[in-house]
Amino acid sequence: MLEEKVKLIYNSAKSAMSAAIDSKSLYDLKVKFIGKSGELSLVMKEMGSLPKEDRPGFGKVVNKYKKELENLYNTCEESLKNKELSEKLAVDTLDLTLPGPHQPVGSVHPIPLVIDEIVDILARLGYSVRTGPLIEKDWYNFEALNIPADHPARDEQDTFYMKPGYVLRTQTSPVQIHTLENESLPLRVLSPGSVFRSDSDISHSPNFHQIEGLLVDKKVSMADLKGTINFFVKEFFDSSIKIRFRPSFFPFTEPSAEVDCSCPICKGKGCRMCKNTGWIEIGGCGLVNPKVLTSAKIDPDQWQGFAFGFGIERMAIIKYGVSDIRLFSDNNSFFLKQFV
Ligand code: 2NM
Repeated sequence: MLEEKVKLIYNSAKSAMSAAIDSKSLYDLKVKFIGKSGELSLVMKEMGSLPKEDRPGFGKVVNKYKKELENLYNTCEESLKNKELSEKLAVDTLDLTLPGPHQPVGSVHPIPLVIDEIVDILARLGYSVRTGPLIEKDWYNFEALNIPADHPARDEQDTFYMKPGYVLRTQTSPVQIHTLENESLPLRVLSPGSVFRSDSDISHSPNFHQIEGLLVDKKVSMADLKGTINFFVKEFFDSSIKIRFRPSFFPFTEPSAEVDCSCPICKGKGCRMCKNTGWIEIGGCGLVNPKVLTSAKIDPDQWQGFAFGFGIERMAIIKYGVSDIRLFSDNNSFFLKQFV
């Protein structure tokens, strides 16, 4: 009786497993028939109703069927898994000739680009780069540069004041004071970098960039300075560009001059860029004020110097015809991608 029941379970398990169409339903059948609480296990529990002497024989029979079903499961599982794998491979084809995901390539920002261009030119005249902190002591940003406490550049309107005695540097010249204090003479240094002034309108940004140059040697003249700037401007823009010095005043240089170059856009004929004057202001310069040398503990009777400063944004606007200073900080990739 019980053995017939087992035989029936075995037969239906065998035909169901053989007919299983995928490994998932095959597995469900395994659980249903030969699992821990499957049909065969349930029959085993009914063994108590058999006479004692029949029980071992019955147990053997059940185990034999169970073993056979396990073997059948393994064979069916392998062939179903193989079938499923080849079906998956037929659909999930990998085309190695397809282009890979787009990897956007960056470009050099025009500000560091122009800084590099200027540094490369002046490096050929023996200059090397020095950098320094953006937050400076009042002494290095103003006092040592002969900018006294009542000077208009000190005005709250122009300077970002930090904790007492400290400011965001308004020019990169403090770097040159540090250099004069720490290095031996003679020297030729450039200090490119970010500077801060509290004004903001269509042509002024509260954060912009400068490069300043400083040469200190035994005997230095305005002619040396003019020759240097003339060489630099011709290399940076075009060999046809002329320069002129206009007398000016800076607390840190004496004498001082503003530097103009003939307009690289219209070649001096007059245009919007040069406001029809044929000339564009590009920076300032002069012979280092002896008071500045003294502040840096250098004897002005033994040493002389010249210094110059250019606005990076302004140089980039003129050289590359940029229409608006805000483009440098907009992070517009269509603008930025135009540079190298
Ligand atoms: C300028 C114009 C003129 C300048 C002066 C110094 C220092 F530290 F030697 F005194 N560095 N840079 C200087 C002189 C900067 O920028 C328009």
